[in-house]
This record gives sequence, C-alpha cells and structure tokens, in this order.
Amino acid sequence: TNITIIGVPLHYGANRKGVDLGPDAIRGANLQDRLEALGYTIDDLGDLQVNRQLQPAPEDEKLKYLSEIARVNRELCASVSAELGKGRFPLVLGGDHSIAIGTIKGVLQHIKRLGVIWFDAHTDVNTHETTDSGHIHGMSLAAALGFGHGDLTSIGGADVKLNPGNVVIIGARSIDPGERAFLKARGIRVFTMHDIDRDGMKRVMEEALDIVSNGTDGVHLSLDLDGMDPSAAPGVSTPVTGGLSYRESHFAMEMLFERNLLVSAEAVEVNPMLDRHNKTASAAVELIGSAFGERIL
Ligand code: DIR
Ligand code: MN
Ligand code: MN
Ligand code: MN
Repeated sequence: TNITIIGVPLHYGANRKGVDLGPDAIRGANLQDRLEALGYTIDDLGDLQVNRQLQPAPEDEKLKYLSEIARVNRELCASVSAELGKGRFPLVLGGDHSIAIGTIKGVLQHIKRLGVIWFDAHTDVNTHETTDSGHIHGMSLAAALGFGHGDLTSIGGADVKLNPGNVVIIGARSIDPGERAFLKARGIRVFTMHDIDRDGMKRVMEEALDIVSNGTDGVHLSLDLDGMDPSAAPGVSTPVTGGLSYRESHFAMEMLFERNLLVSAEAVEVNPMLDRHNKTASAAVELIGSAFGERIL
C-alpha cells in the first residue's frame, strides 16, 4: 500500500490553541519511519494552509469560525479524493476533529458505501441547533451524516453522506442531551465505556467490525486521541476521565488490522502544548502502527 500523509493544522473547531501543532507533533513522533518499517511507501504532502489569528464572527456564536473551517475542509475533501483516485491510502493528521468532515466527504467521492469507526470520548453529533459550545469539532460526525449547517453538509456534495447503519462510536463517555436524541433517532451504534467495561474490547470490536463491514466497500478510522484515558493521552483539547486504557486501545487497532478493512484514517485532537514529552502524539503513532500491522511478536 502507498500512503499519503496530509497535515491539517486547524484548531478553530476546538477553539483552543495548540491543536494546530498536532500534525508536526505526530510527524515528530516518527510516524513515517514507523510505517516504512512495516513496508509501506509514504508520500507526505505537508500541511494544508490555514489562516492564522482569525476572530470569530459575532453571528457565528453557534458555529464558531464556520467560514474558515468550511474552506479548509473543502480543500481537504479535494485532496483526500485526489489521493484515493491515484490508488493511495489517505492518512490525515489533525488538527481538531472538524477535519473529519473533509476527510470523510473526500473518501465518499470514491467509496459510496463507507463504514466508519469513530474512536472518541465524545460522539460529535451536535448541530448548530443543539450545541452549547458552538465548537464545530463537536458537529463533524453529524455533518458527515448529512445533518447540520449547509456550509458543512454541502462539502463534496450535499447528497454524499454516510449511512448511519454503518457507523460505530467506541469509547464514548461524554454525550450532550441533543446528541443522545440524535443517536437514538438515527440508530447509531455507540459502544460506551460502560459497554467496554461489561463486555470487554474483544466482544465490542467483533460486533463493531461486523457493523462497519456489513454491506460496505471499505472502512474509515477516525481516531480522536481523547478516546484514550488522559493518563495515556493527556495532550488533547478536551480530556475526559475514565477512558480506554493503552492496551484496550491497541487491541482494538490490532483487531481492526486483522480484518483488512481500512481505506483511510485520521488522527485528531493532539495538542502538544498540553502534553509532556510528546506522549499523546507518540500514542497516536503507536496506535496507527497497530492499525497498520505492527505486532508485539
Ligand atoms: C462537546 C465536546 N460535545 C461539544 N465535544 C468534543 O462542544 O460539542 N468533541 N470535544 O471531541
Ligand atoms: Mn471528536
Ligand atoms: Mn473527543
Ligand atoms: Mn468542544
């Protein structure tokens, strides 16, 4: 497989400085060497250009920095689509989780029936109608499903969207009231920390992999590092206690690799300004390694 790395130094969706340093933090944790050691050929396109020091428009209280986030995601969508068109595997480095809109819409240009594994402490299915924070990183999965503001849902085509029956969320433990209603209404399968405590990661992933592969032509991995427990991944925009352990997270990635389903992936919300010794970017690289075939023995 030929992998293309695309960096997206965007922090406006989290409204917190430092996440824009994520792409270089992940590169600095030796992502490319690690993947080359597994036999992959890597092309790093560098970073998409993001405008600096913007002020939020007052009318965007419920959609902070909408225009810049939409612009960057349109570019990302085009870039991801172009790389898939060349037969390459897009690996996108965030940046905040709003970039999942551009990544997923880009993949959907080529793979209409796409499954998604959304690894996250949150479920990111707010819209401007339900959000408290106005942070677009909490709306990206909804947008990829076709719900929310038109400037987000129209990226890559308004009729291009995920099937909620092929989406799973893993690691959730912080869900807003409006999101609860959304997940229930759309029938999206959420494996919360409670489910993982009760059934174990093995059973959860077996079920999750069946859901994302049933009737699809490929699977996208959207890896929000805050899915991990803050003890394993402290440098994230919005840490939530009680998360996935280091080994649970790795085991999930190892099971994913064994099924050979992935067509694209992204790692998001790494904030080296809140980190120590680049621990969270290193965890991201290690998880990506497992998802791409690294084995202990
Ligand atoms: C919260 C937090 N649900 C929001 N979302 C985050 O702002 O909408 N997602 N942090 O990753
Ligand atoms: Mn997220
Ligand atoms: Mn999150
Ligand atoms: Mn937020």
